[in-house]
Amino acid sequence: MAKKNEVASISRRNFLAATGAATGLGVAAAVAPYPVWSEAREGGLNIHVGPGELDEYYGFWSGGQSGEVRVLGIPSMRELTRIPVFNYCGATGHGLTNETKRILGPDAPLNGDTHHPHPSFTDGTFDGKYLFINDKANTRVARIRLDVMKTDKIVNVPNVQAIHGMRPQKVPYTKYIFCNAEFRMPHPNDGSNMDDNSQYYTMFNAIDAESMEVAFQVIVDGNLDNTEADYSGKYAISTCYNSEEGFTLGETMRNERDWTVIFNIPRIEAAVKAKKFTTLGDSKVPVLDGRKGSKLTMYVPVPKSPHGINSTPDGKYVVANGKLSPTVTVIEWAKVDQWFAGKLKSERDVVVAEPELGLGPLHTAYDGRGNGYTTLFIDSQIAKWNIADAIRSYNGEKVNYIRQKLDVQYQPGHNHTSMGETKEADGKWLMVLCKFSKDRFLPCGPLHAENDQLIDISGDEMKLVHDGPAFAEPHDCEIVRRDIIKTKKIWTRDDPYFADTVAMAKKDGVVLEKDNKIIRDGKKVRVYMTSVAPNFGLNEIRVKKGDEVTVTITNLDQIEDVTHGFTLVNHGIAMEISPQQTSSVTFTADKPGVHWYYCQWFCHALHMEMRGRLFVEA
Ligand code: K7E
Ligand code: CUA
Repeated sequence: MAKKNEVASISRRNFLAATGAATGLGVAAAVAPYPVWSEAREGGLNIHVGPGELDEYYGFWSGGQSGEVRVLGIPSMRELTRIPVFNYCGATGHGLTNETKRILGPDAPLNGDTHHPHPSFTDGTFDGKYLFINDKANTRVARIRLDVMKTDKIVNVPNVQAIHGMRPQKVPYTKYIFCNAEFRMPHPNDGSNMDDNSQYYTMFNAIDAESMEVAFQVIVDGNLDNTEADYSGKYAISTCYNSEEGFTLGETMRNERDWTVIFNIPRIEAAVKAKKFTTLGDSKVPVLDGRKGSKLTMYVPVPKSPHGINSTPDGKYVVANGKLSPTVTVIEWAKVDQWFAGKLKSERDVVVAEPELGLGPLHTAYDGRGNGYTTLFIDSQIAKWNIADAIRSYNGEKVNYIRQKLDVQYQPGHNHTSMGETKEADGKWLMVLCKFSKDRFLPCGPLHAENDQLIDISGDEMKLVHDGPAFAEPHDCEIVRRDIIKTKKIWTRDDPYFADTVAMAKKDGVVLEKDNKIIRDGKKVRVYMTSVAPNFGLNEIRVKKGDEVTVTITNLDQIEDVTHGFTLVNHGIAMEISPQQTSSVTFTADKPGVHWYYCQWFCHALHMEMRGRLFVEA
């Protein structure tokens, strides 16, 4: 212990020295490697990550209705960064800069309702390349590059409304992102047939993970809630809480059983290849019919309004969580193979267990030791249960499959184990995302934080070790081993993130790495400048009232952590320019007079002096 602290304190001094040099004088300094979290504590895991120490896992949190993604260190639960996705970000200029506007597309709404962040896979485990996230509010899916932690592509999914459940294909690699459109809608949705329920349907969607274009859509009966991929690469499976195809709450709750629908991906791909599809409206996306009786799908009846759906890390089973039934339904993938091969009579023959766990089961996570951890929304508990024993019990043996129930505070939705959505589930941590926090934190008015609770599951008993408040309903998170994520320290000049801006500068004959130039092109003015702490390349910009001005700045600093910014006073303009990055923003100079611009990122002892004037002539 003493030895470890010594290492930590030495490294902290190095760190402070390095920071001091960078912020004070702009001199490069080598940063010593930080001590990392490692040790176990008696009777469980150590959650204390000391100053200067690094966490063992990255946590990727949905930002819920904020439309962003948050990155936390686990087990400390320190918030490391926020990644703007569907939202406007005043710090980075996401939603305002030309680079991010190209990603968001024209007239993009700047709100989102994110639920499901999921990293890309290779061979059944995370590969650290991308993180994907849905936007239920505006029917979109975004991709984040994990090397720079920036959103790099967004796709609007056509012909459907409200992308909710979303999972990447796990095997052999993430070729597709599977995502559910939750709400049934009339087709065509042009006002011609709004009341005729027989014209309503929704679709399951697959997005090509590289091009981020929709690869195909499959029409289903009922609606679609959550989705999951298997570990063979053959199947995706979605829950349906509205087999009744009702519009009101009462209607959707009528049936004792709804279903999960399984999509046979090789068969769907073959149908697309054989051109056995239609298209809808202006969209060119292949649309296939997967309603009951189709060879592309299988409908497995499960009780009642199922919600979460989670594959076990051994690749054998998938568990549908009952929500309005106290049970979860365990489906065996090998039996699904048999059903599609015509070897089983009933769809229910793929069910191998239906353990009763408690009230309101929503989502299940795994420890890699054969146990499931299911959130019980109504009971405010986590039920730990053994999968093999649940199967034995279903087969008539007298065994108790419940291992433990732990109270959580309060009303949990998703839960996630460390690496638990991969074949490398390591059974150390369980994160439980509770919807209500009531008395757990200092009160902050009527809108309460969520409560993300960290539970040590390394031993036989679950132990609650940390409460973490989170703003605006995260829904879901992922816990990823830190060695999988490899980030860049500074940008490289040929990064595709700003390649279009670089190409535009080239057309203007500008060398971004050295030129400070103003180019007039009719009523358009393009301003190119560099930044090196504590200077902008231009201290004066002269334009005329009504000009459309594009300011493009290239940060020539090469020191890690020396980010500059560009804020134009009284114009609502601000953007991030990190080391070796090029950022640009376009605005109309509609106010005659002098307007100061300044660097809003503390970069140097003379950071306050890093500023200039925009002269707008009347
Ligand atoms: Cu259960 Cu949108 Cu994944 Cu919320 S969803 S809890
Ligand atoms: Cu550059 Cu502050």
